[in-house]
Amino acid sequence: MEDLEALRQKVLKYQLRKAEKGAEGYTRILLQLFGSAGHGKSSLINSCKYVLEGTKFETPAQVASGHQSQGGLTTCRTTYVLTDTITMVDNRGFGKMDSYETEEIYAQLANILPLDETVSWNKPFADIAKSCLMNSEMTYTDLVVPLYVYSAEEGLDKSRAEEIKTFLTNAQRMTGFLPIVVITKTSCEKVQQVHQQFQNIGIESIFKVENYTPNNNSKTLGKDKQFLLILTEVLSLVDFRMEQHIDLKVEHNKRLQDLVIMANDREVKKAIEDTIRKMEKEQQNKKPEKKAWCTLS
Ligand SMILES: Nc1nc2c(ncn2[C@@H]2O[C@H](COP(=O)(O)OP(=O)(O)OP(=O)(O)O)[C@@H](O)[C@H]2O)c(=O)[nH]1
Ligand SMILES: [Mg+2]
Repeated sequence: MEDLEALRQKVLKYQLRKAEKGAEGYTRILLQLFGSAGHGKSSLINSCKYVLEGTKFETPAQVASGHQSQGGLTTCRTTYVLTDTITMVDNRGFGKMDSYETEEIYAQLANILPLDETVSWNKPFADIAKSCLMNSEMTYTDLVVPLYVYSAEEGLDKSRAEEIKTFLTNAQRMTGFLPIVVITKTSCEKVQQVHQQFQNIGIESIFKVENYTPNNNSKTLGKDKQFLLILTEVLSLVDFRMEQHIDLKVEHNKRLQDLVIMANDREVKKAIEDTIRKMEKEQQNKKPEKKAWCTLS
């Protein structure tokens, strides 16, 4: 128990040291959650608050009732203050996880999008570029730590894991942190396979949890400890990063450049794909004429 209380106090009392370079240094840790719809992001926030704050289970972050939810309940990037220093940020879950959705996450992680607003998955390149320009000075004092939530029930094969690797590598480019992975819904056989795949793609901080939910919130020592260990891992990563003496402004601006390049690449790729599709359609439309000519000859 003492062990558990020590972890709790460590999280509650943690304060950011002033960075040596950059204007004011970091003032807040934003623990930004992301992942597919229904994988347990909101439940993870509720679980962390439950463990840190008190005895009564509540659902400040709205969670679908019943276990079979397909997700899609959360549409806003809502902030939940956990301590004086740490704020958790909920997210809209991916549907297709296509380049528009992933690009939105990169923009969130680069901290150029306003918090507590509805998440749109269809931002055109011009909007991303505009946000970069407008926010180049404002938001580099938040330290954004990326946390990817993945349900074990989904399973994970090698080719999907490789796609996720590319995505998480870009998330690292946007934040300077290799994302933490939290595997949820772990009472199923696929959990070991999923864990192994995340290890194979190089993720260092992987946690397996059963969230506290409206249907299942009896406290256990093991569960409480898991959530506290996730939060203390966040603090260890932050401490490590603060030791690097990073120039906040330079780093923020570099991220914005990367973001614009990625958004532009996506638009170019889409334009090429659209052109190819159009040409293929035109070819197909020409085919019957050719066939008629062949039959005649
Ligand atoms: N068994 C089990 N159920 C979970 C766990 N985490 C979440 N759930 C259930 O899964 C469903 C979706 O959980 P949410 O926390 O709402 O997931 P989300 O990622 O926020 O989903 P959306 O915001 O709706 O896209 C709910 O019915 C939860 O009760 C878990 O670790 N174990
Ligand atoms: Mg949610």
